[in-house]
Amino acid sequence: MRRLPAAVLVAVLALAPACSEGGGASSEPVETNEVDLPKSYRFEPDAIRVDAGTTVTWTNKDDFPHNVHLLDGSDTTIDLPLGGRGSFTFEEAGTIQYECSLHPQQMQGTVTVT
Ligand SMILES: [Cu+2]
Repeated sequence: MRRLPAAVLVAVLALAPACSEGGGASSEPVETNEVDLPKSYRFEPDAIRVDAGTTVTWTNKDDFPHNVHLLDGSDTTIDLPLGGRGSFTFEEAGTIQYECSLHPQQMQGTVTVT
């Protein structure tokens, strides 16, 4: 009987991503202003939605330095050393793509500002 709770937990975890992705294309934006960089080479969540005027904070929890390079023409780069945090305030509505300029192939994200 001791194994039952673990089995239930696994079932819940397995169902959660299937429910939230609904179709399997790119993920729906998550309503948050906090983005983590867990191991390895990821933005989590990689797509967020915020209201105009919101400050978004990225926290590097990976074992490598990264950055947030906004692809909005401003050439803004927010450095995220090991354990570092960086913030940016999105004043205008729009969809802003960003990448880690050190690892642009693996690390891309989107901020939808409404
Ligand atoms: Cu990186």
